[in-house]
Amino acid sequence: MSRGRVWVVAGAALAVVSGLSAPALAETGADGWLRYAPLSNAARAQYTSFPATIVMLGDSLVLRTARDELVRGVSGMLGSRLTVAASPGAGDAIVIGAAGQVRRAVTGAAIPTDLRVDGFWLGSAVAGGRRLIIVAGQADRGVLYGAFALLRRISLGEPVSGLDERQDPAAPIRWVNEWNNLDGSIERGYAGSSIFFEGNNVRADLKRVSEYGRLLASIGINGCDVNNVNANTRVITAEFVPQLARLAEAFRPWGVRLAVSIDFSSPQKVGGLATFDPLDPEVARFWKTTVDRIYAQVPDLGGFVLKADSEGRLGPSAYKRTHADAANVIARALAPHGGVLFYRGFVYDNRMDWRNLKNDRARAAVDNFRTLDGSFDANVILQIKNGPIDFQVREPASPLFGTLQKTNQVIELQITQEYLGQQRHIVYLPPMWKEVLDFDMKVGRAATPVKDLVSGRTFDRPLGGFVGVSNVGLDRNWLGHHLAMSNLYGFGRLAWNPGLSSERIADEWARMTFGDDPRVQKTVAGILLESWPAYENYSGSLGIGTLTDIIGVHFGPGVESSERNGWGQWHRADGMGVGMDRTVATGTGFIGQYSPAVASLYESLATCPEELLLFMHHVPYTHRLRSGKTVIQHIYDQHYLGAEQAAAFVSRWKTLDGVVDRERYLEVLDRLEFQAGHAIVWRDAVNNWFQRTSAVQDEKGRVGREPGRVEAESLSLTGFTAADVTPWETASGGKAVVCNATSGCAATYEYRDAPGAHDIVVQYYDQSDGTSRYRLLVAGREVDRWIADRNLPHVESNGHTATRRTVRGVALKTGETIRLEATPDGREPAPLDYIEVK
Ligand code: GCW
Repeated sequence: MSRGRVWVVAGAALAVVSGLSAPALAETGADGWLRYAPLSNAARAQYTSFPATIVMLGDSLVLRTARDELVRGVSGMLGSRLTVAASPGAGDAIVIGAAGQVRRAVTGAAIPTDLRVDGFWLGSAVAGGRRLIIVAGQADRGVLYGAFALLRRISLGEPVSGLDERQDPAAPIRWVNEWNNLDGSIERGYAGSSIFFEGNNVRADLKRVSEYGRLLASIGINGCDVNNVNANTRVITAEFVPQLARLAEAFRPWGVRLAVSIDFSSPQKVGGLATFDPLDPEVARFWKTTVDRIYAQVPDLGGFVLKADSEGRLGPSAYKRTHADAANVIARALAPHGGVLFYRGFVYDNRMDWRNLKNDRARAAVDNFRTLDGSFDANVILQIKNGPIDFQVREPASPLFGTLQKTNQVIELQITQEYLGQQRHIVYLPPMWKEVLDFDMKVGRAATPVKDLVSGRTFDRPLGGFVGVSNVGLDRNWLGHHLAMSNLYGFGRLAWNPGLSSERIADEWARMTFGDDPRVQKTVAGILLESWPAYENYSGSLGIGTLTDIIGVHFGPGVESSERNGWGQWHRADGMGVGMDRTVATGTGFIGQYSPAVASLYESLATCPEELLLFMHHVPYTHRLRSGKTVIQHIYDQHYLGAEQAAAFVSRWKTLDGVVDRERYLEVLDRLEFQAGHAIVWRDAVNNWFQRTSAVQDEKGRVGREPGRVEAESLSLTGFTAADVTPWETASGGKAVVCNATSGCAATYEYRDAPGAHDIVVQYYDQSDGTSRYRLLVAGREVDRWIADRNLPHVESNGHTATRRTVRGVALKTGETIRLEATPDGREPAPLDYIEVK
């Protein structure tokens, strides 16, 4: 409690900040979790004595952001306008400022003296009878994070009186990467074009960049690498640097530092040199000049990200140099400016001989970097993907985390759902990330979980932390699916504090995003928490990999696509068994890259966790799991279960009709309906493929025999002709029918089962190269019509475009005709796979 001399500056005039509260607009998702919607009366009751004044000690861009955000948030949630003052006057006040400054102004407040960089303290004090809420940061950015933390408390209905809460981030690096191309496209982005670039330049209007900065700052993210790691050399050229400066400026008020991805061959490609050999002095000079020039215009640039010797990117191997040579030459140019170089650990050969059973892409990272530990400069950070392959639905922690002890490292997590449904499916990722972060690599005397290794705590490395590949786009809701924003939020929250539970994060996010009605929280958080298990069930379970089209768009099923090619994501399924043998005893030896204690866990079939069984071992289909089920029966059962879970998401979401706003309710419903349909596509494709390959029948007799399903090929067809679908498992019966008559085609059959109200399912393909029209009629009456204009990622009929339309509760009589009429458009021949009456 403070008494005595309180204010350095006294008696200054009060200034009212106006125009900051937003009018109630339609909910677009643009504000993400920062809506600051008015609290319910019940929730608001506990803030009746909330201060009416805000005092900012000191002045800077970031401090002003913090102050304005508090004004905005309080006005939105509590409906009261904070008065900005230089001193508190007679009433209660919120006081914000850097710790040193607040300490001088408010005596007696228990502000910690050892806050870490970006840390803050939310506290309270009583001074001259006035109650103060204090937001003290280690420095200005900490104040901003503290302001957001205070606002979060209010949006969660948590008390703000008597505060004494200290928070320090787990690690200094909490960055996002955006794989944006300068032409405005985004590699693995699923929500429209780039907010940063267009037409080979930085966009003229950077409003969305500053809005993004706000979202990032609210969860403690302090850096953003804006361009694709498959980098365009133009980004560091003299003519482009002023444009970078504009991006940095848009982020600066939010404490987000700009970074860019670079191309290793730049000295040759844009520097006019004959070489890009990292040991060549001319090359070193090129990097120095280039870096100095950028810092002259962007003095707070965070640094560079480099993808080299991977997936066709040039790297040090061109000159037989090491990754350390490559990293250090650039890091040395950055060091005098305080910049860092992220060197990506994602280095592997995508032309491996698949016939050699000892070859294994999972080994690549450790094989490439093990011997280089200790040879990287102090401002180099190895950026390591969570798993040894590539963001699959389930992977073990990368053994590289436990291998390097003298090299700074960060974990790279993928927020954009490249292999996980591309935001057309909801897959809430914190539970998956936490499995890796909490995994004990057993490389020290005490526990060494990945979260401690990457935050630099273990082995005492100064730089470390978390990088999330986010790939937000111009779509108003940033990631395409409103619910997917829980992943951006969750990434930031975990990067700040990996000890937070997935449940806590889901609850926070749901409440902030959709409001404080308890039904919202229960339903939304419930769906989120079950979504990763559901997706794993209907895509690839037991650690087999996602089973998507590995050499293509990574969306729909494509079981065999990962086999017999150099990309190395093999699962080795054949007539007898399935799984990659990565044991030391008989396999690729990958397991031997872990510490002995972890290796022995994975090496033995008896102790290997079953969710990773097929990642580590090759077993016969008849291998019995601990449940007593065979592997093959488990595969069938999980796929049915997963599809049921996805279907239940729809009915659960429907309980929120009228509880959440109409716009977001309908948009989420649409995605969940699509997901439920696509989960059936997944289920059937994977199960049919395994039943045919293994020749072991589903003991419950479901696979390949869906009640009520009639193949399009067996309907009575007018104009439609049968066509093979590739891969075969992505069409029921391996075939569809297509219509090449511009006047349209029809498929009919007579309903033979019992009369009653039934759901009619039409399974068709919605290719990206046309918008065919469909009409469904029963006994001549139209019961539905639609246009196939969903934005799905392929021009052919396959697992990426297979789509389901369900018409619910249609009254059907025995003997009535069900008729589907279709008109092709563009290059899309109105494809139809089957009709099902349920
Ligand atoms: O996941 C794979 C993606 C590539 C990506 C690469 C990488 C940016 O399919 O699109 O390239 O990883 O992380 O470098």
